[in-house]
Amino acid sequence: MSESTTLSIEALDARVRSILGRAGLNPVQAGALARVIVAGERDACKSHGIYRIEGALRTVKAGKVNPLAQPRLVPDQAAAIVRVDAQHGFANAAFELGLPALVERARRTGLAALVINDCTHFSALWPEVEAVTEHGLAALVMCPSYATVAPTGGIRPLLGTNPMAFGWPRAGQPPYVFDFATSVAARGEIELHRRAGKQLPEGWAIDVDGAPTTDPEAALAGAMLPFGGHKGSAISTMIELLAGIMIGDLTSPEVLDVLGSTTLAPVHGELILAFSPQAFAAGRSGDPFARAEGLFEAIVGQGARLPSQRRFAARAVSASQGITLTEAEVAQLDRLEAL
Ligand code: NDP
Ligand code: PYC
Repeated sequence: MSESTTLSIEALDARVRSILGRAGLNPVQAGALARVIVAGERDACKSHGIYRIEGALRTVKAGKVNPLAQPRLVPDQAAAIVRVDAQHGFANAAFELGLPALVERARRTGLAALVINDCTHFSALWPEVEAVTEHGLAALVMCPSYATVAPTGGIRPLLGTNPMAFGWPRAGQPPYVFDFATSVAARGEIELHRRAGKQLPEGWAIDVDGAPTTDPEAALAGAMLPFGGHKGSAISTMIELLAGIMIGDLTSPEVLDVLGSTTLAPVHGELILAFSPQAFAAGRSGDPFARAEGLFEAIVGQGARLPSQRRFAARAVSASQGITLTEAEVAQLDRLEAL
């Protein structure tokens, strides 16, 4: 049986931050990136945890991301828009810079958008959604990726795995949050299956000839499939339009042209929308937060679970017992520390 190691959240954060710092990231970039990578491990979201560090470092080495970037707020935007130029750094630092202005604007106007341009993005979106809900606002976040998903009816990669996440604040308990790729599964899941030597579930991918495959290698060479057939395909296309073309940034096929590879972290933009439920419900009957609780109770009352409950349960375990890493994961950290 293989050994495992348990680290406190703070200890893992220090190790990840140190690896990123030694790879040349400045403290703004390393700090923001370490926070989301460690949050992924803490919440048992392996597809966007420490396994992503190698890809981030490859992207730095390839000169496709600026490890010294200092994101900046772009002045003179339309009233509802906060725009951050990531200066070709990672999206996470740009988000942290833009968040206070987004919150202030959404509280004042009821609805505001944070646009991030020219960023490298490989993270889960729920950390950003949760950060907005902590201010009593609802959030909708989306971004393109790189062309790895065939549109329904097609056979060649064109759309990205294009994640979309939503959050609704709840008093005295974690927010309602969902966050998923618009492909059947995140590409990170396919890569984790490949590493573990496991076959994929049916319906995730097609090979280069367009035939269904459960072989992760063939899937990575071929194309992934959108979730929900034509419905996921259309939502993914919407994300290309809103969080690519509309914000003046790259679409997933353009990202692949620029990078020339899916082994590097994608470079594109991101769209974060924040809504004030009180402002939208003003003058109507009923408190929107109390009404939302009624809906959640009805869902749970049927025996269903709310999205993110698995994650919040994992978070509670990590907070009390630490984060458990496999022998292979610890070896990976050791190897990256020795670079
Ligand atoms: P999953 O399919 O693992 O999970 C999707 C969501 O559904 C989660 O919020 C999950 O909550 C919830 N969920 C799962 N099962 C149930 C259930 N039975 N009942 C209710 N809710 C449920 O996500 P994906 O593999 O599609 O995506 C994983 C991550 O990859 C996401 O965080 C996404 O942002 C990220 N990603 C990032 C990309 C990028 O370009 N930056 C590209 C693609 C994906 P819970 O976690 O509690 O199980
Ligand atoms: O898991 O699909 C994915 C992904 C792509 C970019 C970052 N994560």
